[in-house]
Amino acid sequence: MKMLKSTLAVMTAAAALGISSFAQAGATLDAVQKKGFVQCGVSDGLPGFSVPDAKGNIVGIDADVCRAVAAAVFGDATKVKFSQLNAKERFTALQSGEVDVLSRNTTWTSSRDSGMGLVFAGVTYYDGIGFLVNKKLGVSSAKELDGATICIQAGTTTELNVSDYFRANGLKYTPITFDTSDESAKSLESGRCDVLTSDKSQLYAQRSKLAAPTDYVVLPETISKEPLGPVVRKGDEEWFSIVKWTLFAMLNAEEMGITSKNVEAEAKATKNPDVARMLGADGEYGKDLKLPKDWVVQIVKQVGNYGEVFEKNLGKGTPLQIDRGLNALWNNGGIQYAPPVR
Ligand SMILES: N[C@@H](CCC(=O)N[C@@H](CS)C(=O)NCC(=O)O)C(=O)O
Repeated sequence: MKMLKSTLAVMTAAAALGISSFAQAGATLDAVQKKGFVQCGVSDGLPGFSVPDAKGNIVGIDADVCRAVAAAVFGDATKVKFSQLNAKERFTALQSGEVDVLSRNTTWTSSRDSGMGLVFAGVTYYDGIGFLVNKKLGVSSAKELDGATICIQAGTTTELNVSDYFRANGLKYTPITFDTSDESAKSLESGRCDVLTSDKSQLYAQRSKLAAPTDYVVLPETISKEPLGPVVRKGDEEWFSIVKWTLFAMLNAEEMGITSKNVEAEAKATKNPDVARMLGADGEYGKDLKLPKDWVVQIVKQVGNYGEVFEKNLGKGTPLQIDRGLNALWNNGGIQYAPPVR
C-alpha cells in the first residue's frame, strides 16, 4: 500500500510536470484508438528519412515506419499525423506524450534507452558518422582534419562522437553548432566551417542541395555506430510490441518475398506455413498484439516490405542512391534480421 501510494505520488508529480514517462501498459494504444490516428515525431526535413514533398506530404523511411504502424492498428496507413522536430526537441516531445512514437533518425544508445523513460523498438537503418569537406581543403582522410572548423547539429550523438574521435586521434577542431541541418549546410557553403559532419546517410543528401555539389567530397571514414530506429515511452509494453513487430513484419515480408504487389494473392493462396502465419491465413498472431488478423497484409499492401520502403526512399532510383550495405537482410550480406511470426 505504502509503495502504491509513493508510486501514485510520483505519477501525480510527473503528470503535474507534463511528463508521462511512467507510461502504463495499454495507455498509448487506447489513446491512439480513441483519437483515430498515430502522432508521429519526425525530423525537420531529411531527404530519404522524412521530408515534405511538393504537396506537403511527409515522405521517407522514418515516415513510412509510422504509416506502417497506422496500417497495423487501423488497417489504414493514412491515419497518421506528423510533428516535425529538431534534435533538441525530440525526446521531450515523446516524454510529454505530444507524440506516440518518435521515428526521427535517432541513434539507439544505452543512456537514451535507459535513463530517459524511453525505449528503442528496433533499427530501421544502420548508419555511422562521416565528414563532408570542400575539395579546396585538399584533404583525403579525416585524420588530416587537425585544426578544422566543423559544423555540427546540437543535441546529437554527432557532437559527442566527433569530440571522442578528435580526442582519441590527438587532433584539434573548432565546433560550430546549429539547431538544423540546413543552417549547417549554409555555413559549409559560406565557408564559415571547413567540414560538415552528420550521419553518413545525410551527407550525400546535404551535398546534393548545395549550389556546387561537385566542389565537395565525403571522406572515406565512418567514425561511429549510429543504429537509427523508432522510440516509444518506457512502461507501455503493449505499444512497444506493436511498433517493434511492425518493423519485424516489414523485414519478414521482404525475407519471404511478400511485396505490396503480391501480398493479397499470397494471403489467399500461399502453401508456405511461415507466410500463412504471417499473413493471418493460419492462426491469429495479431491477437496478442491487440492487432487485427490481417495486420501484416495491411502493412505490406499499403506501405511495402522493408526492401520496398528502402528502395523507394533511399535506393538507386532516388537522389540518395544508397546501397543496402549493412541494411541488407542477414541472408543477403547485411545485418537486418527479424524473429519469426509464430
Ligand atoms: N543520429 C544522430 C543525429 C540525429 C540528427 O539530428 N541529425 C541531424 C543532421 S543529419 C538532423 O537530423 N537534422 C535534421 C533536422 O534538423 O531535423 C542522433 O540521434 O543524435
